[in-house]
Amino acid sequence: MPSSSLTPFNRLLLTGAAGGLGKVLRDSLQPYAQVLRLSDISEMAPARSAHEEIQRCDLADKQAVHALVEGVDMILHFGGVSVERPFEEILGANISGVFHIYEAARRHGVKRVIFASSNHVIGFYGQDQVIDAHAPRRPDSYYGLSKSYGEDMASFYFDRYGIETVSLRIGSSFAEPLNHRMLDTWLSYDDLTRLVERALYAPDVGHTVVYGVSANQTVWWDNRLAAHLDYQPQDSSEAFRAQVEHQPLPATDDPARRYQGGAFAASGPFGDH
Ligand code: NAI
Ligand code: 15L
Repeated sequence: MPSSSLTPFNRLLLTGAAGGLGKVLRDSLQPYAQVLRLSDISEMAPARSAHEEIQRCDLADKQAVHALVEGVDMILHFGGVSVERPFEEILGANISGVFHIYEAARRHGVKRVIFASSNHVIGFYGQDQVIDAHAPRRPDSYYGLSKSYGEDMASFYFDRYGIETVSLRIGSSFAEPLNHRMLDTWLSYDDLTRLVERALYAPDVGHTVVYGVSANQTVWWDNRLAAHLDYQPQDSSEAFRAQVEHQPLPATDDPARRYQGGAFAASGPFGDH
């Protein structure tokens, strides 16, 4: 899939490498780097060649993150808590963790971060609305709030230190769409790789926010403000419509059908701790 004219980077860091998308990117990013440094708090499969480095790291551990980032050209930051949880469980990985990543990037001269943000930063918009990256954020969860904070961190580190970021507001990136909502939010694994390729190679991105979604028949997100990335999705959820439509359609007042963030918009409260 990579264009033959693209020069591989010397060393790229991928956090969250043990996760669902991390495993996909571990394979699909191989052509883009001489060495891929793979990191997660969880165990990962051993290095398969001299082109892979494995470094376990808790994103909440500042010194460990600083050691992790040394010597890399760019960071693909996919690690962290990826679903709604009580705030205290999100704090270390997603709030402290994103600060540690940017501060380490500054100290070690890293020029660009690709940040796995989420549709849950705008999850309280209705499924009948179409928004672009300038729409005020409406986080639907503590998780969404942590991603919103990550986008602010990205903005600050560009304005203050010139470190570029592409914030990927990923919809639903799974092997196939799992429910009615995902017919609109689905991002295929191949389109994820296409998007990451453009985020790595597009010049002068500043802090760009782009919605990570395939070329589905209906979408809620307008990517014209990220046109300079030249992301061209090739896949569509239509191929899965028949199998998804076998599922009962949620009621019109069900958050799964009402809000862009779906069920995340109805999560919590988590009670007293
Ligand atoms: P995942 O939960 O499978 O992977 C996340 C990885 O982060 C896990 O392997 C986990 O061990 C690691 N992690 C958690 N806490 C950590 C810590 N303290 N230190 C180091 N690593 C830690 O999630 P998935 O689906 O692979 O998503 C990857 C990224 O993309 C996440 O940041 C998620 O929020 C974001 N995203 C994913 C979407 C999707 O549809 N898959 C949609 C929107 C955003
Ligand atoms: C996300 O941000 C989550 O990481 C993922 O597990 C899905 O829930 C996705 O959003 C979604 O909205 O479908």
